[in-house]
Amino acid sequence: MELDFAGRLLDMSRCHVMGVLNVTPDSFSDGGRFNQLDIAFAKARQMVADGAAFIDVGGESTRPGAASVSVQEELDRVCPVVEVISRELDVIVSVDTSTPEVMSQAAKLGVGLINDVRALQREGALVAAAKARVPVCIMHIQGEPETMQERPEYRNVLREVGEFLAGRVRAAAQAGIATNNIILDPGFGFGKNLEHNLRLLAALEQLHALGHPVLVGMSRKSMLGQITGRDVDERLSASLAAATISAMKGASIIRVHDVRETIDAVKVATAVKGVV
Ligand code: 7PM
Repeated sequence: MELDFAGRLLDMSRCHVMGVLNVTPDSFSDGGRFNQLDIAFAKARQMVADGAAFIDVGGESTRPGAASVSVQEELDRVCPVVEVISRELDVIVSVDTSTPEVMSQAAKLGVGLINDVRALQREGALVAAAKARVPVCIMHIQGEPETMQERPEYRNVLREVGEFLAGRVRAAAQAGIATNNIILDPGFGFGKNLEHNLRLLAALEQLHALGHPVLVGMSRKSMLGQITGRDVDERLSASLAAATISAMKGASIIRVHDVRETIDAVKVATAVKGVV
């Protein structure tokens, strides 16, 4: 039940919070790279103080229609942030990337988890992740980020997500990634409509049947906007409800923007689970 994230051990039978740290240019209003590094580090430090076990550093916007980023640009954005957080803070650094070069560089800089929303499907990603010798999160996605929300379609979303993830686990194992180093994620909002997302959340326990820790990310996502009618900046309460449900259903890691608030929600769920 314990996983080794580059020397930091964490019990996956309990629920932990991962703070989102975007280092895309649209996440900063102005300033050069040094200023941006300062801002990113300050945000990370605050999330650690608030109780985050992971900081997920991402330099490529996966928003539908977002401009793609060159490998060099992604490296330039992500590496300095990974390096300074690994060196200065008591936290597991995760890298949100599909780019093999970024996986390899980040591993040298102390990253403890590779988080790939494309499930290591890019050329060279399986090999790079295997060489990094850290746990990997494999997420389900239907289609490509640019077009995935155009017309998501499933015959049985639960079964198809499960089969996709099982197939990627097999591919990862063949590439030399230890199966006990694989975390699975149903990929809320990645090629799914509201009904698909709700079916996956309602049946989250079943994802455990595949025998891996589960990570979920629903923080501020449009599925919560569809349910509540609220804009992205007004979705904290809905995000906390989604986090609480996930924790009750056995998620090991919850990826969120609002760490401090989510920690309290997870504490309540963990306390309830502790008595049964
Ligand atoms: C645009 C679209 C901006 C989507 C940001 C996003 C997940 C993730 C993301 C997730 C894992 C967001 C997403 N979501 N990694 N990275 N699971 N493992 O809303 O659900 O944060 S990016």
